[in-house]
Amino acid sequence: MQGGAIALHGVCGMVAPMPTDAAFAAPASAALPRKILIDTDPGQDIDDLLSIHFALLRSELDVRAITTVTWPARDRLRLIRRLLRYMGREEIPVAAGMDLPLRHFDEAEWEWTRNPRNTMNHSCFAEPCDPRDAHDPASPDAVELIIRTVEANPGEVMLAAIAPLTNIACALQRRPDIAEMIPAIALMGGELTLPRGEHNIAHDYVAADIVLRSGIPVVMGTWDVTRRFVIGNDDRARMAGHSCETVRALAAAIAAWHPAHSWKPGAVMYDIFPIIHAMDPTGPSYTLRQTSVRVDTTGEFTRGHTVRHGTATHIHVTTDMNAPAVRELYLRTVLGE
Ligand SMILES: [Ca+2]
Repeated sequence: MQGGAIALHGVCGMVAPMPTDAAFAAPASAALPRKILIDTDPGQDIDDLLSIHFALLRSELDVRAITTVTWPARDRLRLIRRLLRYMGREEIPVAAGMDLPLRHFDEAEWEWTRNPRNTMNHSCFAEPCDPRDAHDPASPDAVELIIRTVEANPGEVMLAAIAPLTNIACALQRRPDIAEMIPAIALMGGELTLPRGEHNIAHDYVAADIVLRSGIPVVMGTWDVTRRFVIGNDDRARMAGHSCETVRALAAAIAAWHPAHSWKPGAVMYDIFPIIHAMDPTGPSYTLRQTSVRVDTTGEFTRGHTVRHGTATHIHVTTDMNAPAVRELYLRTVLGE
């Protein structure tokens, strides 16, 4: 696999901003590319790799670091390293982080987590194993990498969180002063219209509570909105026949993942929300509304749910999305169509 060569081929390389596309044009005043750090949990659901691949193709974004969270964070990191090698982007710092949530984690959950069908169902993406994809014991852990990245670029790095918020909460606990250096956190998580706990919040509601109460501007892509863009079987077939090796490998990963999530119509692209929001925070792809949100950390039946509560003004949530426009942008970026 020669990732460096791939970046030279057509749509496998960086995609320039498209100023003629009013739906996604960045505001004229924005400093581009926008610096982001992506915190992710690939291996469980497929939209992490697909969304990060998309982010790395967009010239509006400068991905400064990628961190993994939730056991097995080091195995999850292998998927990221392999993606970066496919794309010739090994210069991006990466690190594995917190394996366990800040809340109590019981034995039944451990049993579920230890099943690779649940947590590493598309590990084939990083197979056969290569030592270049392994965790580097000399590298900082993810929490430290988050702190260093923010400190090196005060006020400039938006955090794109597409996983439980354990790493970010731990960074804020270890170094509370970095909160004022983080311009915003765009996260996939939470749900306010349907009575359900969304995974990224519910899996570590203690961490989510820390993040939402940090005072850092937060933009939440909620479950019922972000699920409206799906990469179906026809799209996957087009990816499988693409000229770019990375795109073909991602299609194979989707095929490996889907049996473990067979109730879904395809790759549900929840995680692309924070990426597109970082590309253009004022763009029309997602409709946002300022909402004071808290996480229920004590309820017997609703622990881990997000609820409207209080008078906080630093949180916005999605209320709608232009799914056809997001779909078009994704396919144009990834397939060149
Ligand atoms: Ca995720």
